[in-house]
Amino acid sequence: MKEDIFKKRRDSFVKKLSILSDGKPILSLLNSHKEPALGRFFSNTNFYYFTGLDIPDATLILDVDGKKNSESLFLPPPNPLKARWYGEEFSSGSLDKSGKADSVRNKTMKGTGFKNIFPNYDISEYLKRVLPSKDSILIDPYADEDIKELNAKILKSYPFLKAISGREAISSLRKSKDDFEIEKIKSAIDVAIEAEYAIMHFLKPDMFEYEIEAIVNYIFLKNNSRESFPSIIGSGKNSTILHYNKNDKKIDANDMVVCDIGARKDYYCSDLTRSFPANGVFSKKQLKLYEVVLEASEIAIKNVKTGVSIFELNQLLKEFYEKKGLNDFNFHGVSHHLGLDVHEEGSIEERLLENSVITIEPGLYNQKENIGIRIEDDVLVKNDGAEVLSKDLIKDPAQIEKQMAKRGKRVII
Ligand SMILES: [Mn+2]
Repeated sequence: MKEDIFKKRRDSFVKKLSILSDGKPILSLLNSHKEPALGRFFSNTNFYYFTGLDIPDATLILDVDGKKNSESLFLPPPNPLKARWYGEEFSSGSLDKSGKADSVRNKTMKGTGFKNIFPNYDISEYLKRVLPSKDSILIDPYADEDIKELNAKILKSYPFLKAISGREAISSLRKSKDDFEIEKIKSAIDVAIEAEYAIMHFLKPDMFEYEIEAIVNYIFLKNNSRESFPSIIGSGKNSTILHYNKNDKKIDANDMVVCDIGARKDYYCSDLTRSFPANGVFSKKQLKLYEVVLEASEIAIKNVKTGVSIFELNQLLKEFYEKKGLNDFNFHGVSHHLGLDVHEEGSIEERLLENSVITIEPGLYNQKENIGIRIEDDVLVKNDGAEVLSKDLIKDPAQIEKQMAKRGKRVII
């Protein structure tokens, strides 16, 4: 059952919390974030990781006291008016006259896998009851302003409490993906792959970069996904600007077009880049640079395995580019972690854990010639190497030219 996966993650987190607090009582409070006034709600990914819930104003409290640990979920009480505007979602329900959970709470218990459900207005009473016996509280690095204020208030009222950052503890769990997450990430990757193929099908000189972005967004939405970051469609000069996303230039026939895109599906992200010649055929200069980046991509992927650090991969490519006399065109690191966030927490020095998902994205940027090339894949780190999750997306230049030669007429899709 899906709820069991989240329960298992919470249990691992409780173990981490015990270690973090030296076995002394600690309280962790993670909130899903407030509902935006207008716009789409998006859950705090730390909260989501441990609950799988995207409910605004929901709070998970883990009370780890060394003997009896408990987990409680605080939710907004039922709100029929809000349900009319935004639809039904899980709410706290209440207790009936005999002190038993009413039908709303029962439904929430069943759907969320939590036994202890309370209404949000009970949080302060709850905290008053449990905080005096605690030694420390965990601070969620992703907490929004309201929760930051609450944490500050708690620390002021209970000055004996230690504030422990949750950054390391949570990210160390999030970095190593379970099977459920790997499948989710694969789905998000498949959507981005479909979009890259759509680009190869429609890209033509004289189109505007935003037209390519529109195609990407169409493919994302039609797959019930949205972009995990603003798509980078950089042609010509813009192909050498790393985080260019204005996407408003007309694409010239001789441009390289860097297409760095990512889908978010069911909260999980993909992040893929391919670089295409606008007219479907690489020029000599473009091809020369492309082949170096392609070789860099292969070298990096070959060297990925548990225990290696991203720093080491960067060094390896630096040496490779230096040998080619091209390190001046090397502007950025080769990798970052991927998951619920498109850039997950993690330092480049630390050793990769088994089942981490990282990007491999070498790039070279010749600003004089306006040729930028980046090739980005998403890979799963295993003990004996890397599994390329985006292997179905071609990157060989001959294959790309062959694919682009089959380009369709420019039609509205
Ligand atoms: Mn990336």
